Amino acid sequence: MFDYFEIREEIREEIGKGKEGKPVVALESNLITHGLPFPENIDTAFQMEKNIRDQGAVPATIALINGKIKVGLTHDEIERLAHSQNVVKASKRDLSSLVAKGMDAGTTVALTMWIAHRCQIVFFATGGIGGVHNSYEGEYSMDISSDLIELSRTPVAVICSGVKAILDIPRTQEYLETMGVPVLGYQTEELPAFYSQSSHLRADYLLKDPQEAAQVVWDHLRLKLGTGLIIANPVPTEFALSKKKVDHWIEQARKLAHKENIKGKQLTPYLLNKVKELSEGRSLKANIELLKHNATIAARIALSYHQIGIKS
Ligand code: PSU
Ligand code: MN
Repeated sequence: MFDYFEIREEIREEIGKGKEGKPVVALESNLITHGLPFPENIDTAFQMEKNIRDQGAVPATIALINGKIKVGLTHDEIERLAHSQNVVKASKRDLSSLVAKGMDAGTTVALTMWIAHRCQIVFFATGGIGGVHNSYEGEYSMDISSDLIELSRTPVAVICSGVKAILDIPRTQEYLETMGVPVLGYQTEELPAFYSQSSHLRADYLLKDPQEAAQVVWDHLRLKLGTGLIIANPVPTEFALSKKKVDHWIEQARKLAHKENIKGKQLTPYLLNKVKELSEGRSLKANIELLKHNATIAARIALSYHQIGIKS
């Protein structure tokens, strides 16, 4: 099994040390290949790693390189993914084919969670998870991100800013409830809406600080509930966009996607890019800042979790 994985030396050592080691925080690479434009993708990937290190944890950016599952990318590998035009977006169903063909790929939330769990990594920071796409003129596409399915069966804590705003947030929340995935607000009562601080929907519970967040994750895993957890941290106030404005840009982007018949795994990157254009870059700025902040908060929670482990 472990022939498929290449875990970077430093990460292997820290995981191997158990309680004595530093906590590891996973990061996805679909952000680098499909989520953000060049060169912001490189800068953000490096900055997220740096924020995790500044808190005293170790970042593990996850991707496929030449068909190997890499846990902990080098700077050169991050640059290689960021520069390449035709890297694949890989979710779990793509893994076997890409491994067999020896390809490079950016891993989505679903696949990154699964890889992190295989490597005993508990915390994972990203921007916004995938979810249920909106209907178009009352017609449902059945486009439901496999991120949701993975959250229902892989015990990893995903620190994000909620569900991406381009999605049907209420339906996504219903799905998560059905599948038994806790949706927790980090220092907020509400579920954040990615570029905006609130979706006007309530989170299940409020987590007041890293200690409380870590305790919930600890108990969730010890109870062997089997599902992942969403720890939703709102975009920092100074970069937050008004939900009304964002909804307007998204509506336009969705019309264009429909006209151009964009479907399947192309849809999310297409919508994010269109919203960036329509907002004249403001959505991109918010996206970058929430990613960096989520990396910091994930590392703080991972450190508190580690402290619980040491004391127990
Ligand atoms: N967070 C961001 N930008 C992104 C994503 C997350 O700030 O682009 C990516 C994640 O990799 C997530 C994917 O898994 O979007 C969802 O794609 P889909 O809707 O096709 O499942
Ligand atoms: Mn989809």
